[in-house]
Amino acid sequence: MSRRKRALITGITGQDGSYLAEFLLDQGYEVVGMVRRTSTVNFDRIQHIQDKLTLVAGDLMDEVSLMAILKEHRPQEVYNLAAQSFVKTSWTQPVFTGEVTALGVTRVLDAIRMVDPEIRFYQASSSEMFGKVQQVPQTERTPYYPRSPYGVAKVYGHWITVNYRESYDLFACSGILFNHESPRRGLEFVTHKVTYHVAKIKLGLADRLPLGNLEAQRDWGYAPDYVRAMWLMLQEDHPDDYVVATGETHSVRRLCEVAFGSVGLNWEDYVYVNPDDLRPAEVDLLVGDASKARRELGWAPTVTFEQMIQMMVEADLEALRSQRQPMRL
Ligand code: NAP
Ligand code: F7E
Repeated sequence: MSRRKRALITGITGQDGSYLAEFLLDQGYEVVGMVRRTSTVNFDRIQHIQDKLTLVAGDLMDEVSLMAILKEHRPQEVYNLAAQSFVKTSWTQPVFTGEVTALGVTRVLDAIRMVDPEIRFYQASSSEMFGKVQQVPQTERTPYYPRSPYGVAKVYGHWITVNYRESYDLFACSGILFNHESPRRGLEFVTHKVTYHVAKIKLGLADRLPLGNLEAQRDWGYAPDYVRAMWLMLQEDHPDDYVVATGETHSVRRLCEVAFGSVGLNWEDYVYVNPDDLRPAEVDLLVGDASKARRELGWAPTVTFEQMIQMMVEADLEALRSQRQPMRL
C-alpha cells in the first residue's frame, strides 16, 4: 500500500480546486478530484496536471456518489470546495444554491462520519457570511448577517461543519476566506470581468465596460496564497476555524483605476453603470483580520492587490494576443 497521503478535492475544476491540486501534488500527495458529469468536458484549469490526478465522477447533490468515492479511494483529507459560488446567481437559483452550497456540506460530512470518521475535513466558508457587517474588520468572532441566498447557504455550511465537529468529534475545519482572485478566476466575477475588458479595450477588441455598484469594497487576495492556508489548517493538532484575508480593502472603482492604469488608460473613458449588474441586496464593505491565521498557522499573503491585478491583465492580454480563450470564457 502506498505511503503517500491521499486527498480528495470536491470542486477540482474550479479556480481554488486547480491551485489546491497543484499545491498538494507538490507536497507529494495523491490527489483525487471529484468532477460532475457534464455533456462537454470543462477541465481547462486542470488540463496541465490531469495525468497526475485521479478524477472520479460524483456530485454534491448525490450522497451515494460521495459514500462510494470515500469507500473506494480512502482519502485522509477531504477539501470541500464545490459550490454554486456566484453570488448574483444565488438570487435566480436560490433553491439550487441551498441544495449544493448548504446541504451539500452535510452530505459530505455525513459520508465521512459513516465511512471513515478519521478523515480530516476542510469546508470552504466565505466572508459573504458577514454580509451587512456587524464589525470592522471581521474576525472569527464577528456575528454573521448574510445578504444573499449564497451567503445564507454558506452560513449553514459553516455551522453544520462546527456541529459535526462538536457532535461526532470529526476533525472538521472551516476557512472563512475573503475574496481571492487569479488569472483562473471565472469571468463573471468582477476582477476578471474588469481585467479581461481592459485587455480587450487595449487591443481594440472592445470599447465599453458595463459594471454594477462601483462603491462596493472588498478584501481581495491571491488564490494560490489562500489554498496554502486550507492545507495548513488540516495539519494542525486540533480542528478550528480561521479567517483568511489580506487586511486591506479596495472599491470596485479603485479596481478599475488600477486595471486600466496598468495599460495606460483612464477607466472613466470606458466604464458605465449598467442597472442589470446591480444586486437586490449588496455587501458594501468587507475587510478581514487574519491575525489568528498568522499567529497559529504562520500564514501570510505574498502578493499585493496591485501585483495581482497587473498579473491578471497581463494574462488576459497574452491569451487574447495568442487567440486563446482566457480561462472559463
Ligand atoms: P468556482 O471556481 O466557482 O468552482 C466551483 C467548483 O464547484 C467547480 O469545480 C464546480 O464544478 C463545482 N461544483 C459546483 N456544483 C457542484 C456540484 N453540485 N457537485 C460537485 N461539484 C460542483 O469556485 P472557487 O472560486 O474555486 O471557490 C471554491 C470554494 O470556495 C467555493 O465553495 C466557494 O463558494 C468558496 N469561496 C470562494 C471564494 C473566492 O473568492 N474564490 C471566497 C470564499 C469562499 P464545474 O466546473 O462542473 O462547474
Ligand atoms: O463581486 C460588485 C458586486 O461577483 C464583488 C465569490 O467568490 O467572493 C465572491 O463573491 C463586488 C460585489 O464577488 C459588478 O456587486 C460591481 O459587491 O466579484 P464578485 P462576490 O460577490 O464578492 C466571496 C467571498 C465568495 O465567497 C463568492 O463565492 O463587485 N460588482 N459590478 C460587480 N460584480 C460582478 N460580478 N459583476 C459586475 O459587473
